[in-house]
Amino acid sequence: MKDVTKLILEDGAVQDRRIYWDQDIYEQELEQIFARAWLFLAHESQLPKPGDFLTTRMGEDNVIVARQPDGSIKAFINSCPHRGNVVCHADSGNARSFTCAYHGWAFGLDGDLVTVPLEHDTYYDAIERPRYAMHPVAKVESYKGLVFGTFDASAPSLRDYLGDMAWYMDSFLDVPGGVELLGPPMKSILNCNWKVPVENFIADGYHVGWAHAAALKAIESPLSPLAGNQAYDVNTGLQVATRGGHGFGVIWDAAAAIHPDGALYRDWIAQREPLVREHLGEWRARFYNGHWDASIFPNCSFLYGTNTWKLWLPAGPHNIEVWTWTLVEKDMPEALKQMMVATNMMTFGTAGMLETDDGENMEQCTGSNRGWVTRRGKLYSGMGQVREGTHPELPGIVGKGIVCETSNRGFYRRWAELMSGRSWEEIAREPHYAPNRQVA
Ligand code: UNU
Ligand code: FES
Ligand code: FE
Repeated sequence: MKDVTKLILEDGAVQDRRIYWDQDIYEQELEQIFARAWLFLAHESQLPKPGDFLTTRMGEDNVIVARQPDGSIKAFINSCPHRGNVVCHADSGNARSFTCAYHGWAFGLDGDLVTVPLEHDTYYDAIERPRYAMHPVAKVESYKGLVFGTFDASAPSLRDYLGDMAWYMDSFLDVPGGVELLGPPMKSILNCNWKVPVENFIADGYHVGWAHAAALKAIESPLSPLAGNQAYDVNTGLQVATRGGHGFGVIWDAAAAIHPDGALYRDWIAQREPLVREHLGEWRARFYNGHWDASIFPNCSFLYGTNTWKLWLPAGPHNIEVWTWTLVEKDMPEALKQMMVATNMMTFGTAGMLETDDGENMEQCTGSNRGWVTRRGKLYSGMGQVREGTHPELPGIVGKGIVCETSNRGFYRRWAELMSGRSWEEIAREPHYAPNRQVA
């Protein structure tokens, strides 16, 4: 295993470029991160009934996620234990069983092997069926409707894994009726390393006025003045790195700000905000009406407000698949939900204006490291490091203003911890990054 301590320096502010390019580092990520961490699978609303299933990926492993007759959700690897064929080719559906197209082995909704053609005459009834169940995902748990899975039975509970990020996300998850993800997801491919979009969403308020200048002008909305950094109030909001590598940045009073005609959404927020304040307090009410850019470690990102929800599925060190849903509150009126979907498609859908701005930069940021000498250089995300600290009322490490790289550094500190191969317990016992400074 590679010693990764030299790849991430200065408390996460300096990254070795090889982490975006080298195949051996990527393989170590599949082993130490994607085979251990909790990975986003679905929202429960996608699997309302017993037999409902969808297929997705955990790292590069194909999995089936299925609602069981008892209402629980299970997941298992979508590869036949006989000769390895992919068993389920559908994106989603409802099934009583999954039958392999090659020799006809059939598996129950829980992945158990239930039918073996010609079993008596060919295996002489000597096949031990329990040994040939589809490989289970070790743990599947939900947090307020968001379903995650991990291949590591020794991983902490999902609630512990999300840690303080759950406290922040409650601002919009813990509303009456809850949330749902509208799909099916838009799917596209990008020739970039999976960490590049994760860091863009977790921390990059810096690029918004610059890289998206033309798009923000074209989309006439309250965000238009940001174009070209003409009127970008970099001190609005804050940025948070939570323990565990999750984080976000927020622009205050801006949840609806990217929508060209946001009146319907602003009315909705105005009507719901008092409920959030009563239920969760003043801070979370502010977060509820903020626009967030965020990532959940390792590869799930979202922009609350816009309202896009993303999965960056790794496909080798230089490639990803992008899956994009629209996050809405279940109780929103249908017209508002449709507006959310339309804005998401226009901004961060496959052909979305901001998605294409970002995609170009993400591919170039990755591809430049093809250069053997280039690859031996470093990258720098030290913005705001001298100002971040603890906060009297907010958990995690807080950076000042939306244009800041506090959460980017938190992501890379976590990346280095897991990549070291130490156990969850060892990592938890170690002293954490803790700047001796308070931020108001
Ligand atoms: O591109 C983004 N991450 C972004 C766009 C963030 C906030 C508003 C608009
Ligand atoms: Fe930031 Fe070039 S200015 S990548
Ligand atoms: Fe962007």
